[in-house]
Amino acid sequence: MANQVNLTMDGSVAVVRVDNPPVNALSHAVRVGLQGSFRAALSRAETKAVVICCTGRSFFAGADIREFGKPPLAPFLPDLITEIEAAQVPVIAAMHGNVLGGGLEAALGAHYRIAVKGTRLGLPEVSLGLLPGAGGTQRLPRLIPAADAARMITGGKPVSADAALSMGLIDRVADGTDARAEGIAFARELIAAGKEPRPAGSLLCNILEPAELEGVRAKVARAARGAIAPIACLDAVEAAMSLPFEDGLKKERALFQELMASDQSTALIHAFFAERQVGKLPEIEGVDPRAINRMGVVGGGTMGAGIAVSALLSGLDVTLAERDEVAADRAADSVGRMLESAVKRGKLAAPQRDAILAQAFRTTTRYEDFAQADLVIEAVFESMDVKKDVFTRLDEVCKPGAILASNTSYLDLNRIAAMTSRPQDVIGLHFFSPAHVMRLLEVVVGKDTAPDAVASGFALAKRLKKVAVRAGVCDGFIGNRILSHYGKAVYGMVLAGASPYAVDKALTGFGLAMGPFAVGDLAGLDIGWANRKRLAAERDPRETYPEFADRLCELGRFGRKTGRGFYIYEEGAGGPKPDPEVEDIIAAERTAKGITPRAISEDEIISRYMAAMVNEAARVVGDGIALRPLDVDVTLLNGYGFPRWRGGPMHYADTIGLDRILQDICRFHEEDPILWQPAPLLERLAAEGRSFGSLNT
Ligand code: HSC
Ligand code: NAD
Repeated sequence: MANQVNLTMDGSVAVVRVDNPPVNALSHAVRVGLQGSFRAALSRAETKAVVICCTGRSFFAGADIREFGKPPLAPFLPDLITEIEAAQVPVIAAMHGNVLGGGLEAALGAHYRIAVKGTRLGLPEVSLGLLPGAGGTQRLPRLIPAADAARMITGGKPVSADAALSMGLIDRVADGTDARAEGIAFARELIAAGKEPRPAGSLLCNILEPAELEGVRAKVARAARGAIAPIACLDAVEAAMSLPFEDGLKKERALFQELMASDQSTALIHAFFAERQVGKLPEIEGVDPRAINRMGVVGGGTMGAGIAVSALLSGLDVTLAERDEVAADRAADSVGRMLESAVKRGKLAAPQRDAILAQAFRTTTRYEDFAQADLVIEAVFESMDVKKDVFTRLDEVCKPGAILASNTSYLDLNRIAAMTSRPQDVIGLHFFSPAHVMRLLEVVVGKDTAPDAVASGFALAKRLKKVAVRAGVCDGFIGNRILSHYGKAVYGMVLAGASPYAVDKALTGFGLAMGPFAVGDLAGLDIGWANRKRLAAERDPRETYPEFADRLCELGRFGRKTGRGFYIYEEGAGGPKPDPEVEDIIAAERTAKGITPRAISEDEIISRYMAAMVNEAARVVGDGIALRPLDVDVTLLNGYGFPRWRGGPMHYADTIGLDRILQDICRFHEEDPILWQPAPLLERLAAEGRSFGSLNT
């Protein structure tokens, strides 16, 4: 700890260098060291400038998030930054890697800023339910245009060194790669030119005109969908524009403390750590993944084409097999279109796209072309017979050690693996649609899957910039199994009296990206229909089966792709429209079943939806399908549009109390004992007064 910060002299330039791997978080020890070294630097008579820089892969990536929620220890970061800003000699932040949060705020406290190429600078506090609380909201709009400052602070997205330069956030993008050396050279230039300290706090703040500010406010509120931090971030920027610097800092501090005490920030910090925890599995610790460079994809429909694009964008070589030439050409067109759209969105350069299509991607109708593939992923129709046929053929042609993966949404991976002579190499890699966009990848581990195949699934996810969650084998794995269950609760509510539109409205109000009926329409109602037919034989005859969804499918209403589902989709109609015909179909079913519809409030819709989700999630954890509650949270957050600021269903359940959820389930059980059976794990934890969170460690 003693050598986390060190001071060296390079002539008249004092160099304060921090070494706190992996990301140089500004922990208490670092703050103590930084303050000590900085004071020592200033106390030396020969010091004419101070350079602050870091070792390792990054400048400071922010305050130490692990310290949040504990009593803060002095020196506090805001005070330390104020002290840096008050230095009587120029202070230079020499940056590389990630300059984030409190790290960027420290750089704003310096008088000059230089960054090597590839540096990314940002204030991501908003994604933790916070705002930059160490002066960032007050100093940034004094240095760069207020609109840019508001966007960086409320959106949290980092910018490149070049963008930072053009905004005026930094003074120079260095040619070299050694931030320390570049910082010293810059300091020498400043000394030679007689440059003075240049505290950002003493500059006039850039402003937004009232109308502009209102426009930004409306946009931020729309995008926030229930999150409070983006709005508080804008309030802090507004304070910078309207108050003297010192008062602005006080306002920032007050808003920061409020957010820090909020459930939302606790939830978002839980999500941050959970996403880093999901990959930590005893099963793959110290296990080397297999090398994956050449990938095969079987089936080039919605998922296969998306998976191919995801892999191509990450530098993998992809061979895609389809049933015949026509289908192969169609798949190639889809891949080409998705790459073209990546070019349009600035994610890919046109020459790079051309190189990918010329060298890294090809279609085929021959499985023999998979002979050299390191991993082949199957994304053909969701039919056990088709999957079995595909895996039998893959087993014949693939090289030893190749990983054979299935993208099945529900089917039994062990039965698929049994079609091969190498079940140890068979794994589920369940992507979500659109596969090149959605971050979630469920890595489904069969009973014979080898640990290094599991490790390879996780390594592949990392390469594709996705978050991987380990799932065991059951119908629907983690996410779709839970979805099937809360889907039944949703249909049950509609049968009892709620309209699908009221359900969607209540749940988007709760923070979901889309309501379940709008999601069904998007995914295609035929998918759920096929699934219900597949499971018909096993269905408990006592289960209340809502038929209206089947009726819609029988009428050819599959959702968006047919222009009608639960909603009507018409060009130029300004979005999906409710359909009275759907309400009539539901009303007819209620009448046939002798159900008198009752009013169901938004609160009740949310309680039922969440109780069903949490109950099945508890069974999924209890059965060992998900290793920990946090794996469920990460799944629902990244694949199912669950509001991130609620931390995931398990974290949400902990927040409102497991006993309350259990009471709801017991109450609902009285009216429908088949759908509402309390999960044993939930009962046990509630009885012991414990939380799901207690199972995460
Ligand atoms: C902040 O700065 C608040 C300030 O505005 C105000 C404070 C004022 C307080 C006033 C009080 C009076 N802390 O992601 P990786 C760990 S809020 C602690 O896998 P990558 C991470 O958990 C902060 N730990 O690496 C992991 O640990 P593990 C704003 C942190 O290369 C390991 O480092 N900053 C940490 O894929 C590696 O992480 C942010 O929000 C932190 N700040 O990505 C940035 N950051 O190995 C958050 C990381 O044990 N960090 N760790 O699992 C990131 O976005 C990413 O980690 C990077 C690196 C992009 C930096
Ligand atoms: P799709 O119908 O869009 O595409 C399937 C493709 O497979 C078709 O192009 C078909 O020609 C091709 N195909 C069929 N048999 C083949 C064979 N023997 N050899 C080569 N190609 C063959 O289906 P999809 O939506 O892409 O789903 C594919 C798989 O992914 C299914 O298992 C599905 O459950 C799963 N999945 C789908 C989604 C989704 O949202 N669509 C999400 C996750 C997983």
